[in-house]
Amino acid sequence: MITFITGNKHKVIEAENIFKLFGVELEHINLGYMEPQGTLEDVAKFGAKYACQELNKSVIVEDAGLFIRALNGFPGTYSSYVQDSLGNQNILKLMDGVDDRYAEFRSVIGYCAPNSEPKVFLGRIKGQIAFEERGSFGFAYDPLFLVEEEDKTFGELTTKDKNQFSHRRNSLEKFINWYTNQRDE
Ligand code: ITT
Ligand code: NA
Repeated sequence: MITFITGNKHKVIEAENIFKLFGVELEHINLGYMEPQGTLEDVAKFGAKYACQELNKSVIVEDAGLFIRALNGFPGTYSSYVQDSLGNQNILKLMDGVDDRYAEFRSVIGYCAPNSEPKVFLGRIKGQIAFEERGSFGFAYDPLFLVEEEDKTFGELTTKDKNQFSHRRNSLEKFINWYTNQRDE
């Protein structure tokens, strides 16, 4: 059993579905932790260690973000704040007339077990910033994020479809593979 610490209910739904694919049990706790300034990895390590010490059990946390190349990686580690303050329409304005639409979502899972150092697992997915919001599935930047192979935004994909290849699927799959192997050793 793994405990996922997050305050984001959309992450919980996606993670529950991904864990089910691998037959690993997941519980969810909304603990809340301070996020230091730094990379996704710094935040994930800090959060995992903090929550593990608070609860005295093995936990995962996730720090994620959308990195837009033409905006030098913005909103990146500020994604949560920028989503709440600017929102998708203002991101589209920043991208007005910009030809380079390349963007990627990154997800870093931080794992920590009692009395050990945290480990991190990075997942990514490449895409494009759409010219308008499309679809109403998912959350936050999903309607903006175009997956070229599908010709659909994350907002047009069901959770099940998004979970086939999302940044969160990739980071969680890396974690689950590592976790189930080290348990068997
Ligand atoms: P927790 O820290 O409590 O887990 P959070 O929403 O604050 O929840 P992050 O700190 O990782 O999560 O912030 C990442 C932000 O990036 C998130 O709030 C969204 O705005 C955005 N984001 C991350 N993954 C996303 C996804 O799959 N689809 C759309 N937006 C996403
Ligand atoms: Na957060």
